[in-house]
Amino acid sequence: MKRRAKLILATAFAVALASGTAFFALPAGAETATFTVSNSWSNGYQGQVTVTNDTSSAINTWKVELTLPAGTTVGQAWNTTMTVSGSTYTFTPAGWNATIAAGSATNFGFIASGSGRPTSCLVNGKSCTGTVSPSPSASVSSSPSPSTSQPSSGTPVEVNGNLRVCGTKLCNEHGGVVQLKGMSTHGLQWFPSCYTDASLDVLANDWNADLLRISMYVQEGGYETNPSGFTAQVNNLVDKATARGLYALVDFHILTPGDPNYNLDRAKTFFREVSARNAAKKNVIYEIANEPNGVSWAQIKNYAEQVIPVIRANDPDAVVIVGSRGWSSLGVSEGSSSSEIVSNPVNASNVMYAFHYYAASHKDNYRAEVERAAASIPLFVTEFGTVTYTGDGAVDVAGSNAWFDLLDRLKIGYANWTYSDASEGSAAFKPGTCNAGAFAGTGSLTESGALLRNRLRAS
Ligand code: IDC
Repeated sequence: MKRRAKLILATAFAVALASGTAFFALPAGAETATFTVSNSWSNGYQGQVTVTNDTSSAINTWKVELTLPAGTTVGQAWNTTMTVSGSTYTFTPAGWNATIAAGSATNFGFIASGSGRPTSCLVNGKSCTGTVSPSPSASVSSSPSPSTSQPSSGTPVEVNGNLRVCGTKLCNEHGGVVQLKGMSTHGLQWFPSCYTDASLDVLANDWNADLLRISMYVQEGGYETNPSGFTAQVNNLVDKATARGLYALVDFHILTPGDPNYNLDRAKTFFREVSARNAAKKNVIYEIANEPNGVSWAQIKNYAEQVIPVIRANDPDAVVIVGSRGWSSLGVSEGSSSSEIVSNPVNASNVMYAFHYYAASHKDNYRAEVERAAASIPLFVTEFGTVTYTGDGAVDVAGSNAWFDLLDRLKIGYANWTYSDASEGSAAFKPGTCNAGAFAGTGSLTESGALLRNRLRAS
């Protein structure tokens, strides 16, 4: 197998958990800025600054100025607009978070290269006096140190190894940002003959995919009808992905009903079993709720905070992806937005949020929301189609390319619906392909399949 240098950006940051340390605080009755180190590693750290309005009236804007010692620089920041002058970094609102109500707070984050902590801090021009911790955070966890060498060829998993969330991105075990690209199965209950050794060889070696999303419906004849049978089928596909060096995204495909809590007990059982069996593998990512709908973000978050500990008990550092409100539209399809997640994120580390789109249905307003959200929270497009949200209809080539450009620019991974021969426009193969076993090359592809195969082979 050739390939895979494509997944690497040279950015050398990797993350080891460290406890937070508050550095600056002003007395009550003022705007305050609190600096916390949320992650640190040998040659850098992730900082978070919380700006609190401790006055009795709203403030319309804010400005935080941090001075860093020689040898430490900030390359990336989110939830803020950053400007640099010499060793002073000025952080102002990102746009939507300028106003802070009385007694409320907002926060922003950044990645520092170098271990020096800020030597001075101003908030709205006034000194952030208070305690200034002189030294780097003391309690770095025992996570393995990132290796500096990364294989330049091999399978996606050989090149990238263990994944972890780094700031708003996904990183490989060498500290580089990774954008994983691949395909989603259709419902396993309907298309088992599409996921064979032959079809997955083609996905790995002919399509050059990085990722197989394993979509296990819960209703509609799925998991609820035969829990042990579907668990075994998912595990079998995890093994097939592993054998080919692909990442395996295990999708608990709730859809109707849209409240994931309806399936909470099933989710706990399923993820307990799958995470216990696969804990030692580097390539398994857990997507715990495909498309919540008709349910509030608070209820989704509640579900996530009950399911994630079940996974963590077996596999403490696996990446977990949480579905978002409105069919994983970041809330947009139900008249909301990503702000409800940004202001109330899931209380767990190594978590990303799912965004789904169908190119012929979801246009500029959805792209704008993804761009806005990606500045603050880690996103993964765990499902998208080139057609309408029905899964059928004509391929929207222009819309699909607009999405690819955005996702590539933001380094957001994606999985296409579907690697199947369903009689619908979103399927990659023509009907009858799976039973015939004719997966390789271009002869069996639909227009959508050809678009995706070209895209994955080219990147
Ligand atoms: C669709 C399938 C279709 C099936 C239907 C109901 O393509 O064959 O009959 O589900 O199960 C989603 C869902 C995904 C949908 C897909 C297309 O995650 O299950 O698959 N879609 O409608 N969200 C937006 C679109």
